[in-house]
Amino acid sequence: MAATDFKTHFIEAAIASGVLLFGEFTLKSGRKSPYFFNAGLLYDGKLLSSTAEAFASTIQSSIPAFDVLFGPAYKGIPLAAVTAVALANRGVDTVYTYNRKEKKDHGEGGSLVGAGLEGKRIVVIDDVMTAGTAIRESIAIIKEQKGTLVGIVQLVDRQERGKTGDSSTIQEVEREFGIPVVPIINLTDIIAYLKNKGGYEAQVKAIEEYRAQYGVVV
Ligand code: OMP
Repeated sequence: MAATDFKTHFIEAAIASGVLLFGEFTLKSGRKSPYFFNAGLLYDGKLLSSTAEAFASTIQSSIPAFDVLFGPAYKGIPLAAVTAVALANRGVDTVYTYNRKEKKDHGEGGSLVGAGLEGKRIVVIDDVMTAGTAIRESIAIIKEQKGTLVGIVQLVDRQERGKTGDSSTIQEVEREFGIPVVPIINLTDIIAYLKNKGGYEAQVKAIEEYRAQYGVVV
C-alpha cells in the first residue's frame, strides 16, 4: 500500500474503531485537547498488521542500522512485537525488548523483558508524541542499560511544541540526541483527512484553535 493510501485507510479505521476520538481530553502534559489517539484500542488484527507494515517500511527507509526494537510499556509493547514480525517477513531478522512499569523482584526479576540492550543499537517504537515526556523516559532506560539510541519511530506525531521555545518536540529530541525521529502519521495528515472527508467542520475548527495554541508551524 502506498504511504498516502495507508494514512487515509489508517485514519479512517482509527476513527471507526474509536482509536481516534474527538471531544475534550486532558493530556499527560496538562494540555486540554479536542482530540485523542488511544493506541490501546488498536486491537484489530488487520489494522495492527498494516500498522506493523508501516513501521517496518519507515524503519527500512529512514532509520540507520540497528540491533534491537524497544517498545515502551504499555502501548509500545505490541507495536514493537508486530514490527519485529513484519521485519522478519521482509527478511530482516531483529529482536525486541520492552520494559515493565513495575520492577519484578521474583522469578527472572528486573524491569526489562526480551533482548538485552547493553552495547546494542536501539530503535524506539512508540504510539504518540506530544511534549516528549514519555520518549525521554524511554531514552533514560536505554542509557541506563548502556544501549545506544539510533532512532525513534512514532505512530502519531501531534506536532506540538516541546518544553522549550517554539521548536516541535520532534525537532527538540532530534537535536538533543542527534538521531532521526520519524512519525508515521501526524496532525497535518489527520486534519487533511477530516477536511477531505467533510462533516467534521466543528472538530477541525477546535483542532485548529488548539494547534494555534500548542502546535508548531509546519
Ligand atoms: P508526551 O509524554 O507529552 O510526549 O505524551 C505522549 C504520551 O501521552 C503517549 O505515550 C500517551 O501515553 C499519551 N497520549 C496519547 O496516548 N494520545 C494522545 O493523543 C495524547 C497523549 C498525551 O497525553 O499527550
